[in-house]
Amino acid sequence: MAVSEQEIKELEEIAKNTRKDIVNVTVWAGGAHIGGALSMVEILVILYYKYLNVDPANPDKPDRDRFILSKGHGGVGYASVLARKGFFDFDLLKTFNQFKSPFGMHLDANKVKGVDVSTGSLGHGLPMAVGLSLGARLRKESWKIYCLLGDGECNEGTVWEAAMAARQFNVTNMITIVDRNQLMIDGRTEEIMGLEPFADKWKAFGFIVKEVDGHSFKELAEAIDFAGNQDEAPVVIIANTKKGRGVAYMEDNVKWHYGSMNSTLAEQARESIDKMYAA
Ligand SMILES: Cc1ncc(C[n+]2csc(CCOP(=O)(O)OP(=O)(O)O)c2C)c(N)n1
Repeated sequence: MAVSEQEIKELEEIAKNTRKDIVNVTVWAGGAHIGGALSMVEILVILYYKYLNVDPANPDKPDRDRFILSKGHGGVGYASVLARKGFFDFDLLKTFNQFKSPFGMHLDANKVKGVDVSTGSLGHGLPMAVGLSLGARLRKESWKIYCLLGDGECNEGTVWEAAMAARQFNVTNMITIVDRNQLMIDGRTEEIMGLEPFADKWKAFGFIVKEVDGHSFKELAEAIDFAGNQDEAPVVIIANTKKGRGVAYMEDNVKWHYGSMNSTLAEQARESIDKMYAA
C-alpha cells in the first residue's frame, strides 16, 4: 500500500490544516498539550487517512480497526484529527476542556465518537492494546490494533510488561508506534530517565524495530506496510519527531509541552506553519 506522490501532497495539506486546527483548539481551550500534539500529526494523519478501517458515519462498526492514543494528553491533536475526519461537528471543539463539554483534556471513549479507549494515565495504552489484540485473535477477527505511545511514557514499567506479553503471545495484529520527540513534561528524555539504546531495548523484548522520520509520510507508510504484513514477531515503529513541529518558537522547546497562547502568539503560530509548508 505504498504512498504515491499525489497522496503525499494531499496528506501534507491535511497535516498543515490539522496543525492550524490544533492551534485554534488550544486557544479556545485556554491551553493544551500542544507540543506533543504537533509532533504526532503525521502519524495520526496517515493512520486516519490511509490505514485505519474506520467509518466516521458508523464509529462503532464491529470490524473497525482500533486506535489507542496511549499518550492521552495529546487529546487536543487527536480530537482535531477526528473532527476534520468527520466523526463530529468541528464547532464542538470550541468547547474543548470546558465545563460540561464532551471533551476533557484527555478524550473519554464514552463521550467522544471515534475514541475506542479512554487514556490519560500514561503506561496503560499498550497493555490494553495487547488485550484487544488477543481478543481479536481469539474471535478470529481480522482487524488491527494501532497504539501510539510517547517516549517519556516509556518510563512506565507497564509499557515493558505489555511488551513482554506481546512477545510471549506473539501479538502480530498490533502495531506499536512511539512518538520519539526526545522531550517529556519537564526536560529531555535522556536527561530525566534515559531511554537509549531505545531500539535495542525493544529488540531485547522480542520486537522487530523500524526507525523512521516521523514527519515523513513515505517512511511512515513503508514502516506501517511492513508491520501490517509481519507475523514473525510484534513490530514497533520508532518515529523520530520534533516536539512542537511546525511552530518555530515551540519546536524542541520543553516549555511548550503544555501552553496557552494569546492572539498574537496564535497568529505567529499560524504564520510559522504556513512558512514551513511553503518551504
Ligand atoms: C501515570 C502518569 N504520570 C504522569 C502523568 C503526567 N504527564 C502528562 S504528559 C507527561 C509527559 C509525557 O511525555 P511523553 O510521553 O514524551 O509525551 P510527549 O512529549 O509526546 O507529549 C506526564 C509525565 C500522566 N499523564 N500519567
